[in-house]
Amino acid sequence: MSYTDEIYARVVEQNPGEPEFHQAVKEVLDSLKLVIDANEKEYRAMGLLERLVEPERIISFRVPWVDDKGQVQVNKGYRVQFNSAIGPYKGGLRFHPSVNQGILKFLGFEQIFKNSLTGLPIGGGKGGSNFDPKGKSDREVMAFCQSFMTELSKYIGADQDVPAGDIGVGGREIGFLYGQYKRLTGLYEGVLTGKGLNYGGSLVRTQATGYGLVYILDEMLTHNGQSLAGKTVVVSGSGNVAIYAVEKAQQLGAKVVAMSDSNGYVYDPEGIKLDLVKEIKEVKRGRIKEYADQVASASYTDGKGVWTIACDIALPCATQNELGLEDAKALKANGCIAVAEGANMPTTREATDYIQENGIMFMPGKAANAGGVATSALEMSQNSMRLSWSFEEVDEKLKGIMKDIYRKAADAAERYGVAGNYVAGANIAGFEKVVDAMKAQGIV
Ligand code: NDP
Ligand code: 2IT
Repeated sequence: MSYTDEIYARVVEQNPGEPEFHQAVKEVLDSLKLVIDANEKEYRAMGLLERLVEPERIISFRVPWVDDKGQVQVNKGYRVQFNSAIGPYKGGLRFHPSVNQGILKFLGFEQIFKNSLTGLPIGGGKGGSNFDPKGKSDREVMAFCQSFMTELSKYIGADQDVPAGDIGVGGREIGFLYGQYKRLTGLYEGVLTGKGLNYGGSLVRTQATGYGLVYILDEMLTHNGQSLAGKTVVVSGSGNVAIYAVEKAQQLGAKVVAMSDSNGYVYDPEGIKLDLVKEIKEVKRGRIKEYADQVASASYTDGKGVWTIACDIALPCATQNELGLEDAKALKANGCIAVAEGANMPTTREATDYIQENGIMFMPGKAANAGGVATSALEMSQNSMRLSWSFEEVDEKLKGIMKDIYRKAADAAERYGVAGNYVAGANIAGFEKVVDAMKAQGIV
């Protein structure tokens, strides 16, 4: 058995009940086969892959809090500190009822390679809770965040581990978490990113993941003789990543005709009115259905069918495994030419293979959504220097980083004889930097 197959079998055996983690590891190992085979003896001797797939540390804790009725609630809290070879652990916190250790291990594992691709000094981590912020009052969210941080604060720090947002964690939650960290430790430091602008946040961080997604999409289209202007785009989700992907796509001349949430999707052939989506989602914390109640040209459909809408470009920006084989076939049948992942692992393995085999350009999340964490690293730099850059300065840096990630993924794919396979290219390029740092630092 090859070294990579052996490690995959070991991961499945030793991490039962964690299918998303197995899936993420398999995709990376499959891409790395060529690189690993060429150095198999050396890598085996140093237990490289055994170390790479095992988190440095997982912290798991109880999060008790009191709801508005006076009832005590208890949630599970986690932080997966996966790999610190190239910098302090960095990665978001997810608050969603589906969160468990396996989901956070998949996300933390992906984060290692994504963070490496940004070229900035950040290791890989992820955390979160099975807490569901939906329908909770601001006071309940604050009570939960304060309890969560009371435990988490023991394990994080500006030079140690720097969490940020993800699903269910936005500006409101980061504010409550930051306040409690400061209260407990007495430190006013850059321990979280995605902070508000008047207490250490960076301009562009809110927009960064969505904007970065469209910057790298544009780069991929241009290198393949296409352009974004005039294209019809479908975006899934209507959260942070989706909203700012739509904003940038519209600015660059594309027409976005659909968005979704976990209940269903809206189709607006005249083009999504983003101000209304922002009002519904960012201000009222409502449902995407309300869009169709207010816009005559729009229709709402319950369920998952957003990928049946005809488009040139599909941007999955909601959650893992939301785009399956049947969806990929529908996209192909409707003439879709490109898919770029705003979410983490939104495309199943079968769908990814189908898309790549059928000549649709495909940019994987590790590369495509790295603009968020890259801008978080820029926030860390600004915090360390105790100054803040202008919107234009941060946006220019973000553009440069996304172009550089495109080039790294494209070059690595070409070097290994799989030109145009950005999945392989991103995994290989991300891996190369991490592995060099791990080799240099000995057996730790
Ligand atoms: P938000 O919480 O702001 O929005 C999430 C969106 O996805 C909502 O519209 C939500 O709908 C939908 N969604 C969530 N879970 C499901 C589900 N199980 N089925 C269908 N729809 C679902 O999160 P973000 O926009 O921040 O995150 C979206 C994705 O992007 C995630 O995969 C995240 O890991 C990834 N990402 C985020 C980054 C960031 O900077 N925020 C950076 C890089 C990647 P509903 O409201 O109904 O739950
Ligand atoms: O998946 C991700 O890259 C994020 N949720 C952002 C992480 C960060 O530290 O900004």
